[in-house]
Amino acid sequence: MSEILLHPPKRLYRAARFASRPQSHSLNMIGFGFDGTACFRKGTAIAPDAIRLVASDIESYSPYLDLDLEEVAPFYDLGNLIVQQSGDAHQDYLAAHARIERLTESRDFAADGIQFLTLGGEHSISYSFIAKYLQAYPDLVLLHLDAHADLREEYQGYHYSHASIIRRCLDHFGPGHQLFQFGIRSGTREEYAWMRANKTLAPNLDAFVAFIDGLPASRPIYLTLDLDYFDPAFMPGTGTPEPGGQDFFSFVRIVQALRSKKMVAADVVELSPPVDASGNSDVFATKVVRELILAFHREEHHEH
Ligand SMILES: [Mn+2]
Repeated sequence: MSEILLHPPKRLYRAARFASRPQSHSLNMIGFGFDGTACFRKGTAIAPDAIRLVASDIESYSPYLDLDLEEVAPFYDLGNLIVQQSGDAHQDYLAAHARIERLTESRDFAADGIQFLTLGGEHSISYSFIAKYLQAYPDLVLLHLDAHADLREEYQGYHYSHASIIRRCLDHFGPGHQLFQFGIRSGTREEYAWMRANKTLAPNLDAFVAFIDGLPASRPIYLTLDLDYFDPAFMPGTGTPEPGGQDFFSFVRIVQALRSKKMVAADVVELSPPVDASGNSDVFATKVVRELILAFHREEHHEH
């Protein structure tokens, strides 16, 4: 392959090793800084590098999981997917999606145990990997943490808008797939009617954690985390902040539940560093990413 798909990281994520191709039986971090369809406040394109920068300066140890990034299995930082900003968001999106396809072509995510942690970028970037993992795992559970339902058919003319990302993923759902959501507090009447009819929205944190606890240890899980899930009092650096959100400890409970489960992939999207000039949101997001990396490290004694 001669085409260049990725920019190597200028600064490796803390404790990660560099790899230019996805590594089997490993966690692969990739930056996907696309923010072409963001409508309100842009800036997510630089989030992957902002997170790498902060990661060097925060503790690598999580007291919540009693794990250290330096001690878990090797994971890889592939750098950032090349993303154009031509002004035509739809074309730029399709071009980036095609690069993901070429980066992963002829790879069997399930058989090769290829785990991805994607750093956005706006939420539309999740589609490329979620679609691939739905294809690889016919029994995939998609966990969706977000302030917004993201179930619109399209938004402002964009089929692949960040406001319709979950709807696009549902196009790929088979009978064995399942969607479960928490944190949603904004959407249209139609989106809420759909979530009620399909019972996809957890009414509270306890119900969401109980759902994870009840999953078989062999059931593959993809977690898509839009950082506006958190209250803007804690995490103001997102494009579409929404009051009434969750706190960091809710996320700690979720990763503690996920640790004994089979995480196959995740993404963290919508950090917009320029929106929060204090830099606190970058730090908050990086702590969230640390917990998520550690959650991939499975507690083997919980296997059965
Ligand atoms: Mn959102």
